[in-house]
Amino acid sequence: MKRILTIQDISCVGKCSLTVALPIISAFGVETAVMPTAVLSTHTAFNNFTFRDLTEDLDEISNTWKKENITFDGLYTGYLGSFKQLEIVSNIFDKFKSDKNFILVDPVMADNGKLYKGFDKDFALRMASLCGKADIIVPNLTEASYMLNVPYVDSGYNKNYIENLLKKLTDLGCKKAVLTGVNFGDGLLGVYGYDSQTNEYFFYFREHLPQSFHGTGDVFASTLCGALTIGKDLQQALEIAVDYTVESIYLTIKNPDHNWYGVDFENAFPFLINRIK
Ligand code: PXL
Repeated sequence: MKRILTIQDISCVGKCSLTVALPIISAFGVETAVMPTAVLSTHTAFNNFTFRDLTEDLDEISNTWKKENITFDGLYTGYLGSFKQLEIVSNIFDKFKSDKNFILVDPVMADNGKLYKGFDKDFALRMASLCGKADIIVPNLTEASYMLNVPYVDSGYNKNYIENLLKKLTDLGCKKAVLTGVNFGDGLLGVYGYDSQTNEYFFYFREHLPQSFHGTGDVFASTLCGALTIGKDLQQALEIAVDYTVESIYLTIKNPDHNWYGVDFENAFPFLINRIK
C-alpha cells in the first residue's frame, strides 16, 4: 500500500486540515501517516480557539521515523503555524524526498484577498520559499499574490494574467503550480495549472455554486494528493479533486442542517469511490 505523510494541524472541530486529509486520502486506499503541527480546539475562523503548538516535537518524530527506515510515497503539507515550522518542514523535505516520491505544498494562509489570523506578509514570503522545494503547489489567488508580492485581483482578469502568475509561481522553484478559485466571469469556477517541465497548461472548470465554505481548499488538496498517489496524471487528478469538492459543496447546500464551518464531504464519499473506480 502506498504511504503518504501529511503535515498540518488538528483542528479538533472544524472539518479542515487533518480531520479532512486523513479520511479523504485513506478513501483512496492509501495509508495516511500524519504529523500534527498543532492542536486547536477549532479552526481560526471561530471567535475563540485554543492553540497548542507542537513545533518542539516535530524534529524528534521525524528523526525517529528515519531510524525506523520509514519512507513515504508523498509528502503533503497544509496549514503551518510559524516560521520555525516552515524551517522544520523544509528539513523534513530534505530528509524524506527521494527521486520516487512527490512533495505537494498547499500554502494555506489566506483567502478572499486577506491573510488568516496569525499570518503576515513575511510569513507569505517564507512560505514561497518552501513552495520552491515542492513538486506541486496549490495556492488560491490570494495566497499566490501574497507569495509573489503582487496585488490581489479578485475578478476581471484573463487567461494571460493567470498563465503569467503560474509561470511566476513555478519560478519559485516548484515544478508544477495549480491556482485554485479561478473565475473568468463566465459563471464557472475552477483550477488552472502549469507544468514548467513540459510547458503544458491544465484547467478544469465547473458551475460556480452560490455559496462558499471553509475547508474546501483542504478537501481539494487532499483529494488531489490521493489521486496523484494512486497514479492519476495531473489532469485526471485535478478533475477528480474539483468534482469531489463540488459534490461536497452541493450536498452541503442541500442539507438544511449543515453547519457554517465546513462542508459535508463525508456524504460525498460514495461519489468519490465511484469516481475513482
Ligand atoms: O482550512 C484551512 C485551515 C487549516 N487549519 C487551521 C485554519 C484553517 C483556515 O482558517 O484556521 C487552523
